[in-house]
Amino acid sequence: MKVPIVENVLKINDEMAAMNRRTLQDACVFTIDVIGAPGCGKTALIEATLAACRDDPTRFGVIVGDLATDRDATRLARQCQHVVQINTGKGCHLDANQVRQAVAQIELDAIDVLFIENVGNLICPVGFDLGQDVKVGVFCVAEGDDKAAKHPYLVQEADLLLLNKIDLLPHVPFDLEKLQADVERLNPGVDLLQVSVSDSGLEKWLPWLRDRIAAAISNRASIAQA
Ligand SMILES: Nc1nc2c(ncn2[C@@H]2O[C@H](COP(=O)(O)OP(=O)(O)OP(=O)(O)O)[C@@H](O)[C@H]2O)c(=O)[nH]1
Ligand SMILES: [Mg+2]
Ligand SMILES: [Zn+2]
Repeated sequence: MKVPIVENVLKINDEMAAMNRRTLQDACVFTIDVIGAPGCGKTALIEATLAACRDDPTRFGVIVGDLATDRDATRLARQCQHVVQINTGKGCHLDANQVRQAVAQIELDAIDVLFIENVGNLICPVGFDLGQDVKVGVFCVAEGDDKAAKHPYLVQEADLLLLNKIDLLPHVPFDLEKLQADVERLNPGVDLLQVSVSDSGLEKWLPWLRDRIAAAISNRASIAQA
């Protein structure tokens, strides 16, 4: 009886995710789960965001999931004091229990926004709630223009989609309109922002992020006052 076992795993994960969500919301921390294939630019996005927001009042923390190394955490620790690495071993996604343990190592009073860089994988990270406020899905031009159609669940679950490495468009065959049409069919109205993380091309992403952070902070402040 395999199906009940799988259901049970997800049920336990959902319960743990709900606890994470409460902990993070009580601490007024806005949490973003960043999901994308290996090498699409998740760490580069977070690094560039931290650098771009250096003079903002917002204080950031990062949890990084990786099978075997602490290389991403080391990169991010150059920009941010609150970085925790989760090594998943053979695990191909983060789960809520791992995030709970990582959150326990972060001084939540010292941050306003928590990025969670999920393990590079377009499939099962989508199904495991971590207690985040939003999911940001990252595709990149180098992966090919069929990835939205082939990974519909990420498109449907994402609050925002980024298409990274837009600087490579002149160099690789990639039908931008085809990807945009697939995204619109799967999740009508979701934003698909074109970015070029390693080329200072964050002008579409940063306003979205700053707006969402401001909304979350003012929303939580009014709940706290009520
Ligand atoms: N041309 C180009 N390269 C990029 C861009 N963003 C990231 N890269 C490069 O893509 C490679 C992978 O970037 P990472 O940020 O390590 O990717 P990741 O998604 O964190 O990868 P994993 O953690 O292994 O899943 C690096 O060599 C980056 O320099 C971009 O906008 N344009
Ligand atoms: Mg990475
Ligand atoms: Zn997995």
